[in-house]
Amino acid sequence: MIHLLGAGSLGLLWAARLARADKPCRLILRDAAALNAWQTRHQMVGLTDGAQHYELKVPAELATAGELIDLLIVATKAYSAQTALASVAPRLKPGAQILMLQNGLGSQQAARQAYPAQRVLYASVTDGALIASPAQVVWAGKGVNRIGDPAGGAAPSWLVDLNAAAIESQWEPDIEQVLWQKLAINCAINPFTVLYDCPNGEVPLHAGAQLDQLIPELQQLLAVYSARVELDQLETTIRQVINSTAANSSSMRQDVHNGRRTEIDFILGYAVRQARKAGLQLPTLERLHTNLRTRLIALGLPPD
Ligand code: KPL
Repeated sequence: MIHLLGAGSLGLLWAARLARADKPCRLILRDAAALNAWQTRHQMVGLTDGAQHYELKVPAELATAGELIDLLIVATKAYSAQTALASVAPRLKPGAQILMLQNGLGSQQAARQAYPAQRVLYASVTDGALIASPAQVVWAGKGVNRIGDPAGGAAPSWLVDLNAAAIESQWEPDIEQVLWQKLAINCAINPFTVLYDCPNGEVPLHAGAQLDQLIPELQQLLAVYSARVELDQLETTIRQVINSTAANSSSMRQDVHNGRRTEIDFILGYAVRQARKAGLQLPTLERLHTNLRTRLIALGLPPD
């Protein structure tokens, strides 16, 4: 049995695909009101996958339900992950596996520290999903899940179940490196999309020299925490992501448009803190972080 924590777009996308493939899973909802609403909808979730639509039954429960948990998939926003995990902590079996799907970095390491008796795995997720109406999820962009254990070890057997449920998953021997690279890409795109309120493809146009100055700073950061990458290689990767997602609104811009808290603290905030810790001077990154915080405050959103 797979337990899924978080019923946002990603949580519902995972739950619906597991249910469609007849893989036993249960959704853990945050409070009695959410559970009531779920039951009123007869525990059904709608999945739009291309031209096809599915209505699927996904049982739900509260964090305080009795059954012990073997495998927990945490699909909350990064800033909610610790509180959500703590709510189910008494139900985690020793040796249980926890898979963290969060954006950015920081929430995954916090989970590893807090749950030493469990195996905490990290995932880099590139699927795109959106909630069209309550309990209706649209699989907007097909991506890949790269999953790994920062402590090493073999791939878990349930990877096969994920793939059988069209949750395309690959085992990643160096998941931290993958997540650091993704963090660098997010630092180079997401803040500009909020500051200039633009789709990803317009970032180079608006950011101009700031982007050119930022990329070598991100390269320095990666050299300390991940792996040495050549500057032109990093530049090419970032520009490829910008081009291949040109029409998209970044996750941060979507959050801002929806009046939701952003994951700034797990993207730019984490990068800035780690840079300072390593004694790196990265003025463009620092300025971008400050400017973004100022903009979020002006928009009435939390600056972290
Ligand atoms: O991951 C992304 C995000 O929006 O957070 C990018 C790569 C910027 C694609 O939109």
